Amino acid sequence: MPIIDSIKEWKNKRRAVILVHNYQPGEIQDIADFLGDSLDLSRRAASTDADVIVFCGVHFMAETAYILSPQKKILLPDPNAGCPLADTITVDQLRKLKSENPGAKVVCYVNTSAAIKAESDVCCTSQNAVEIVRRLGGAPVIFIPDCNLGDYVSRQLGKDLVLHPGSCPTHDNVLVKEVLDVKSRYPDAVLMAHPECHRDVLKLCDFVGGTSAMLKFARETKARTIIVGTEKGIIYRLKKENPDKEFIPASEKLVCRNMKLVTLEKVQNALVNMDCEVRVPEDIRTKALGAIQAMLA
Ligand code: CIZ
Repeated sequence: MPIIDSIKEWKNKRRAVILVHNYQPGEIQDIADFLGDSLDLSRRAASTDADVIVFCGVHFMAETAYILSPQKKILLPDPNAGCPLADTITVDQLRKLKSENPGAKVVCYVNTSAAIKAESDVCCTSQNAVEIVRRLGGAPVIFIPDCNLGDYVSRQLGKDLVLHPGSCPTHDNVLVKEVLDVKSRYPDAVLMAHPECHRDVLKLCDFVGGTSAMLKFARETKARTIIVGTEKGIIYRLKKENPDKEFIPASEKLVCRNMKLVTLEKVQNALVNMDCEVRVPEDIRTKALGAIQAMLA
């Protein structure tokens, strides 16, 4: 039986849904029940009545789904799919930052472990980071772990934030000279990029936003050629949704190795064997849920 049919059969047998992040390979996007960013997918995970969720993404995303829906079985098809950005901060480092900045609110990007979320006041995604920090008014804010996103939020709001020197190696490695080179080859193109890129790259952009915002910008812009400053997996979806437009990666290095670990075979194995479950200890889960609920409020 072709693997796609087998996945469908096992999905029905397990009463499962397949949630797929925008950065996943094209063949995984094609089997998605829902495709989106981590916030969209966590909301889907919480609202579905399926018993099992196959989360095609990286570990912190599956953890976030579990934090919101502990009664469901959350499967991560490749348990090694981690996030180097999330790994840049430990609980001890965060506690030290908190003790050095008494009274500051901690805003953690969704790309963090459950243990870090449990130590934070409110979570955010690239979709809502500016809004979440704005909501905190004049209170001092520790923003972790991505210093590029933190710097972007700080510049948008004209507010100093306490930052941690973490970054996403995929986005942080994009160089201004590479982007200028692509721009010079496509002089009529517009440039959109993720706020996890360095500020010098963001300064060259026509649009800055998370993946959902970029998908919307691409649909709405009148430009026919769009240079894409985020993980290349999204270009598959961009092309499918905008067949009359051309999408060019801002850098050939925009590939997240972890996002590419998921394969059709691993999705099938996850459904058959159900042995790649992601769970979070209950004391950490309830505290982390507080930070996520504060974001969703
Ligand atoms: O929030 C997400 O899903 C991430 C990590 C990126 C984005 O902008 O969608």
